[in-house]
Amino acid sequence: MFELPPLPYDYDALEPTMSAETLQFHHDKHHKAYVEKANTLAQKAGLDGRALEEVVREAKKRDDKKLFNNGAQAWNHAFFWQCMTPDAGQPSGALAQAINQAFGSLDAFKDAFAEAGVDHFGSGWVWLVTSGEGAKVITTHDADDILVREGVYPLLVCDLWEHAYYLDYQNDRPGFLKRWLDGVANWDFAARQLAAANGQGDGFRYPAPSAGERRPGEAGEQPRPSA
Ligand code: MN3
Repeated sequence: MFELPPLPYDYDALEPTMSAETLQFHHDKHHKAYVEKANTLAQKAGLDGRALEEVVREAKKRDDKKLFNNGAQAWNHAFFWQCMTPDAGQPSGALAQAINQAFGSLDAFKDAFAEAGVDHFGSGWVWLVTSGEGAKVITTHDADDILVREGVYPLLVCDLWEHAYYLDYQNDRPGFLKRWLDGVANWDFAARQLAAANGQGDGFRYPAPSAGERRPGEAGEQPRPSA
């Protein structure tokens, strides 16, 4: 069984960029529902006890859309919480270098990220990723995620579903993205993801499921990413 991972900060920690009310609904209602449905569907599919990353990839392979959508949304949201912090600084080191190489400057990256998010029609996600071609911005529709993209490794994501910003910004997605990038984007997390993509340290993994065959001490163990 997958657990709903707790937020890595208090509900009001991201104010005024993101209100406590938004985080409460988003985490306690939306994310929780995806995790619960993923659990039910993974069990039906005979995949309970497997890591969420494996479940999502297997669901894609089997064309099990319900399991894929709910599993991917469970994963994307857990990743998204890590992509925000009340202590947002500035990118530095290898991350700053990768951003400058790909976009020219941090401001140019922010413009590209916000523009891709604004141009994305309907629900989905806007990502900063790294691949063989360096850093780039991509968007994915609905629940679709990076786990099923070969050779692409996620550094940062922002949720473009209206439930992510409607309470705070109504229909102002451009305003939300600008405030998000300037106010709460977690560059330290993105830097750790970039290091993991380059074989240094651990990248993000969804907390391992608690299943009958696992001993309690193993529940939190995270295998190293292969990227
Ligand atoms: Mn969401």
